[in-house]
Amino acid sequence: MRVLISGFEAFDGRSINPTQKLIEAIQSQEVDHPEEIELKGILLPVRFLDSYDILKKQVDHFNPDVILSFGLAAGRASIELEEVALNLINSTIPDNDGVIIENAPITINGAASYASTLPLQGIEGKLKEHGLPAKISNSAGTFVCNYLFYKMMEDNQTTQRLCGFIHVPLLTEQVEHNSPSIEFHELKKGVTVILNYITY
Ligand code: PCA
Repeated sequence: MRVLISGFEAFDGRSINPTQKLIEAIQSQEVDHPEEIELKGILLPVRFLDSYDILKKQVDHFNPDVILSFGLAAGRASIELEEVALNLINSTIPDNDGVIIENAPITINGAASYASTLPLQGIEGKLKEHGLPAKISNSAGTFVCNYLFYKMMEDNQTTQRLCGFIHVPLLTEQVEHNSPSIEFHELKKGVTVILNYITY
């Protein structure tokens, strides 16, 4: 089974994106996973312009059975399994190219939304069983993460792939203004738990 995991570079003036650290850990084989999984990690720029094209190239090349896309959502307290991608961009901050897009559809005349094809309830239950904070979220926001999620789901309507988006909290080491946070080892463990669950 081939699993592609994506994460994002830092954005919005921060020096760290927990999901970038996650990709680096995957690339240096520091994330445990079942032997039967061929795992590939890919780091994406926080840009409307080409983040999805870069992911898509990897998908075409690697032909994964599963795509797990990760992004940071500062202020959230749990590993949040996104349920739905909306056909909407409404930036409140610039992307890493300085681009702000307000109130625009991602795909003109596209579906209003697409649902994740990951087994969200099962994953949530497993993460909690392992003592990790987890919940199902009904909003991936209206920025680059939701954009990537929507484009990914749009392109996977005719495949059997499991794919979806997961938002993570800030890391404890970068915490601002008493924001909720997670330890990096917990994030890595969360990924291992998810990989074990989906191969089971
Ligand atoms: N989080 C942002 C974009 C990149 C990231 O990690 C978001 O939630 O849209």
